[in-house]
Amino acid sequence: MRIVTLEEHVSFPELTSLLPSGAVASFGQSPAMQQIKPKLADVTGERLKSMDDNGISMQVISVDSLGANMLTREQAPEFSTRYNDVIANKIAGHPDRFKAFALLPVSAPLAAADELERVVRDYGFCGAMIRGVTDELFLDNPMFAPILERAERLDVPLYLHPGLPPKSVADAYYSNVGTLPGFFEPLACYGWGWHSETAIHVLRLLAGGIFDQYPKLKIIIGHMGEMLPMMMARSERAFKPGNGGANQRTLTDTFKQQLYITTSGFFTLPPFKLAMDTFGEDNIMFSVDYPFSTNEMGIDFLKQIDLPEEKIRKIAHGNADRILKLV
Ligand code: GRE
Ligand code: ZN
Repeated sequence: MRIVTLEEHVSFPELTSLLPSGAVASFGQSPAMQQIKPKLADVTGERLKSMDDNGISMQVISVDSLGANMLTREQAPEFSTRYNDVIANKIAGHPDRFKAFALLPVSAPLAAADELERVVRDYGFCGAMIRGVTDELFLDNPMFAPILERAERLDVPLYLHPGLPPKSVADAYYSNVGTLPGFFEPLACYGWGWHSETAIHVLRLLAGGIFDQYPKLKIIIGHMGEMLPMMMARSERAFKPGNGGANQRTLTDTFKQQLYITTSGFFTLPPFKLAMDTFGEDNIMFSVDYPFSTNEMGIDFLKQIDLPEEKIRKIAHGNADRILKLV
């Protein structure tokens, strides 16, 4: 079966080394993260072999760009352009195995919109991945309108990935915990905080009326819906149109029409069942989160899903093929 994965990361040292040192030093210093670095830097070596070994037809790659958010709006556009050019160059020899989400200079929204248009037009990129907040602002802030407008016009999705919390949030929520200094990371990032932050990001877009303002805009989030499936019925009531938010449609209608979730990093059946019961088979797309998770974990999970083949096909590739226009 054709299998497409959408939250698969790269990070190239020749570009990361251009970032200001403070931007990356605070994250990912654990031994486990250090081991992952060579896997992030590789595209056509071990990564492609692992795809072959696990029957993965195509990866849509994206930059693991935690530090890139910290560039100034003067520096960010050139950095993104260089990065996207390098990505395009590295995947050019394997057009049927690799596609990409662009890195955008989000702090310079007009330049970001233009860069999105350039890489979609010139390189066939599938959209862009945006990491968390930029200058402590979520995408419902009017300054980011050019990016949302352009993504809608180009008919390419924006993938909202978690990012590092602002310092004030980190201080209030994630400091003074655990016995090791680095323990901040599991709590603030991949063990909890990231996922609630991305859910908040989507709920801000809903309550800000952004989905209504850009009714053709498609948003993708990973990690089995970033806790939203669990909260769906309760949030549905809280965000009812007329309750004080700017949204004209219900949460469920809006999400079914404009929000897609991937399975990245989630490989057990209970949250998947919840996602099927809430988002449903047309809004769920298989992904791994390579190399932070392994392709083996992803494929073992995919094999466990007990659904008719036609539904598995939608999740494994059909929805991605349609939304990212891969075929
Ligand atoms: C992720 O993409 O989910 C990720 C990172 C960095 C560390 C862990 C992790 O980007 O899961
Ligand atoms: Zn990820």
